[in-house]
Amino acid sequence: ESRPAYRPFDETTRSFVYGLQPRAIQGMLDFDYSCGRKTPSVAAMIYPFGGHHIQKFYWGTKETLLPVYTTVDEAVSKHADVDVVVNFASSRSVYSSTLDIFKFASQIRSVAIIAEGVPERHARELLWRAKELGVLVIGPATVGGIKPGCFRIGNSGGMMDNITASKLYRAGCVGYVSKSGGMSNELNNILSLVTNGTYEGIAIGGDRYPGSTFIDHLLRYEADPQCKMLVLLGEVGGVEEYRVIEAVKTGKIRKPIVAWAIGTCAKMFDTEVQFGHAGSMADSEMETADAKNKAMRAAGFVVPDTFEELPQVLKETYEGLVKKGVVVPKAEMEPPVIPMDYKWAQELGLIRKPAAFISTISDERGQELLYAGMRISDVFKEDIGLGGVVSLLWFKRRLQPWATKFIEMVLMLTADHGPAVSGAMNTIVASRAGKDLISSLASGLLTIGSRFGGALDEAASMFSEARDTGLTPREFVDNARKANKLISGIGHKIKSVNNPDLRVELVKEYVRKNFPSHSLLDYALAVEKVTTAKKDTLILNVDGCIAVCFVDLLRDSGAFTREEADEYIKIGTLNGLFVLGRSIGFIGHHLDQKRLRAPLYRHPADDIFINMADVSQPRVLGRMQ
Ligand code: Q5B
Repeated sequence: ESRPAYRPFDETTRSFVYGLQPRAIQGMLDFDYSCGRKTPSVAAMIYPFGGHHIQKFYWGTKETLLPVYTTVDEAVSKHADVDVVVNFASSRSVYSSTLDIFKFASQIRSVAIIAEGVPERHARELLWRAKELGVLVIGPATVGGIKPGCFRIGNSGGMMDNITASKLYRAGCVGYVSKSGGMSNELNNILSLVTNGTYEGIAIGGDRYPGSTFIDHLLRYEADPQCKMLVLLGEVGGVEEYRVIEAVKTGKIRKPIVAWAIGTCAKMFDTEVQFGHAGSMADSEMETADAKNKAMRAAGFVVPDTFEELPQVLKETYEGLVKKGVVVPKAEMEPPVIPMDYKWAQELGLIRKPAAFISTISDERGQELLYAGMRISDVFKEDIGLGGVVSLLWFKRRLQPWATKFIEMVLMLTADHGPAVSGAMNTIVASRAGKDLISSLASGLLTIGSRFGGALDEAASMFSEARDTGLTPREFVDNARKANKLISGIGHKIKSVNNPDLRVELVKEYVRKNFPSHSLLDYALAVEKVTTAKKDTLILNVDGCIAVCFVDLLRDSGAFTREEADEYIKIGTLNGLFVLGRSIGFIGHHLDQKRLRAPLYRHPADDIFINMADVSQPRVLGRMQ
């Protein structure tokens, strides 16, 4: 059932929102809920990009889904109950989208245009078309308007606490029209204090060619029996107020009308003043606010002497209506409890909740990214290098340059060790099987373990424990043998005493030169003497050497307590050095294979000894005949 033309919005009004405006829509739905509406006032969104999908909103404390259509046509065909569109399209696309909406004028009877900066030629054409079709257009350049207890256009009325404070969750008896959304909020507030509140308020927008003007809305309010009192908040510029004066003079408007034209201060300036709105400049004497106020007063409007006196005259006019019995004030209803948005409540300090995660190393929430409290710009200003970044993010502190340089050295010399090592092989095989960079890298990384590249943590704990418990290197080796345990950090597939690993030599040289102490390295080298005496491949390998040197760093740099040093070994920090370094090489191998267009690898069968001799013969079960 359609509403009378004078009442485009009521408590059953359903709308489309054109454009992706989740915040505005949530605001409309919260308003609806506060009014006690049965259904949300927004039926769907229309957004030409991104495809047909669904978005989730709150409906009170519960959640509801709204569809997003890509065309007005589809939206209209799916929602026959919708007759309003709130068009949030930008100034560039608002013309074409509004024309599109007008194609469905038999169903869509009102359109609010929010965009600012709509070219005047476009605005005039839209206005003319709307008139022809009998479609009510509010805007452009406006928040729209509000019908308390019924319908809210977009962000009209402000935040929910404002809506509640101005009692916009239920209807009053005063219909107003203004240009500005901000002044509308002010009026809502004043009306809630000195009358029984707003019946409907429309901000027509500040452009020179608004889609509907003061008179259009005031005539609607005049015709609407539920609206008892009118308010016109005009302003300097244009002649629209004179059309209202004419209507009052000719008796088309008979309800009491309180009015004020803003901009009376313009006379204080020597030059012509352009106020915030495009149309708010007087081109002639009659367009000044003073002239308008004078003419409205003369025509029988209730016009205060100053804006400050507006609440007083509104109060008097309203009380006059109550006295005459035109308005019968209703008992005030309890303000609705509107569920507050979690984020907002948190910002106001009204709620708290235990965090599910704790993080103490970095923070991207502020203006600048922080690594352990250090601004990213300072990371570069102070040139702390990759070693410095690792020290911040792994150890939450800045280490001395000799230590950060050591970290960098480790990353550089573990970066690669040729294609034949287990991890690189796996990377290459995965890459040749068509896997992407991350998969191939992961395949290589997952190969790092206690035998290959992942022996650092175990080496650190084995060597330091042996030394700390006072074992001589020989006792340590013997104990390990007795326990049938390989010493982590000892032994290499190809490196030996006669074919020394130069990476290890570089580490030893650096540490001896730069570390304040290297007692665990010395102990490990004494162990190496024992093991290589047995077999020349049982050298202190690259994992073992880095590990013991890192223990020396952790224990003797002065940057860590003994407990911290032990904890870093216990929680498995040191393998991270190899993982981080070798990732560089694995990525290199993957890229190399891709560059080479290397085909799928299949291992030659003659390289695999297949022997099923020990597989027992399958037995035929069952009863012999
Ligand atoms: N024996 C590394 O084995 C390797 C002994 C030992 C006491 C030991 C082996 C081992 C501990 C883990 C470790 C890191 C598997 C190595 C790395 C990065 C890399 C890799 C690259 C890169 C080598 C022969 C004889 C046997 C064993 C005895 C061996 N290790 N005794 N403690 N640790 N080490 N991993 O050559 O009497 O003959 O039965 O597990 O530190 O991964 O370049 O390739 O940058 O990518 O196969 O450098 O040492 O020797 O296992 O045949 O042993 O020595 O008990 O004695 P091999 P095996 P016996 S660095």
